[in-house]
Amino acid sequence: MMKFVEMKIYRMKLPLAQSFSNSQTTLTYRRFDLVRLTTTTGEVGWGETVAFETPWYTSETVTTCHDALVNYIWPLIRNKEIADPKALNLILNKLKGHHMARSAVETSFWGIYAEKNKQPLYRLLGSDNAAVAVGISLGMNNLEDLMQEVQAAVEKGYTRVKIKIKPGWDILPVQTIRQSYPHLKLMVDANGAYDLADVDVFKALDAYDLEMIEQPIGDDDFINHAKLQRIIRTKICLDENIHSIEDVKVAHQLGSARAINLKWARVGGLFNALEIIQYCQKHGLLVWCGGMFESGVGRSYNLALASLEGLDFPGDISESSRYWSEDIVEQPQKLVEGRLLIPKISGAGFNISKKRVEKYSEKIESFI
Ligand code: OSB
Ligand code: MG
Repeated sequence: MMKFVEMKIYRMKLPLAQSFSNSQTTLTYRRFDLVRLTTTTGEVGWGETVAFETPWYTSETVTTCHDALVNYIWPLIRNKEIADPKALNLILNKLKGHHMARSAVETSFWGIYAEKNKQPLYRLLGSDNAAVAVGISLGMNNLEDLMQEVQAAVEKGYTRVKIKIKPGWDILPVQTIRQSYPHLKLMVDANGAYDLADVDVFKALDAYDLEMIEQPIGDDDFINHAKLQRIIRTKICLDENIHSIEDVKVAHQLGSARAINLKWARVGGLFNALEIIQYCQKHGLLVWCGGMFESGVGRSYNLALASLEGLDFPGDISESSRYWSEDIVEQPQKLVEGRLLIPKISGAGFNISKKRVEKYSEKIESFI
């Protein structure tokens, strides 16, 4: 049994090493809340809220996460006896939505729980694979720079490349990359920028042997994704559509997708993510680990998830230096022969750099 006695929130602003554009927005820095939970027996866990400052990806934002953490989540969990992640999730289920806010707390707790069990988190989740093959998600850029980025990614050893597309920027970059890299595991992500009237674009993309097309159509549209999936051969992968296992079931039953981009933050935590993995594997849906431009904290949880058996499709988990010139963990993930190595230490798999957290925090609050 454990009890939380304090929740600290560090409002962070981390500059990105390079800017990143997709069909919806351009990011040059990351603002988020770093959450530090302390138990009565002195264990400490760290998590982060991965929502963006504006609701371009999900309705949650940095501000709604902070509001939910302070006003709804902390009052639900403070001084409660909590045995394990399942018990915590039962409590958090009283809250509707706010998946990114709750999963900051939920992942922190998994770190504490793993520490208590004297195990690395990836082992606790059932994995014995500490070396995870990963991919890279490249933002929109002019063709020349994009080709250089693809080349650099391949040379570095990334085993799968994803590029961002939008109407007017789709067939040309795919065709150009394919000419130089006929066997590269390549895919595209539209972040919902198209609709079914654009079917000809997808018919054309169908010829390039893509691994999948991620979120071609708008956020909640299961019906039109199903219609499109019946027309094209390439797998459709859903990202923004998937907030819960119920969404995965709908996608599967309607035939809206054959792959799921799984992000623990979007589905409310690792516990829910594990359920989704089980469902996908049982029903023949390809499931793989997505990313949210997390700091080393969030990406440690991605890595633990991505190390699980059956998640061998390379995730959107690049090495730290691809995102940050300075990360806030003491073990910034580094690519070794196309793999990221999970530190074999008990707990969540990282130690926080207090110095860099202080350097990049705009505000620190304590709740008891
Ligand atoms: O659509 O998968 C996405 C980043 C932020 C928000 C949404 C997405 C992405 C990425 C990059 O594609 C993933 C990463 O490298 O962290
Ligand atoms: Mg996506």
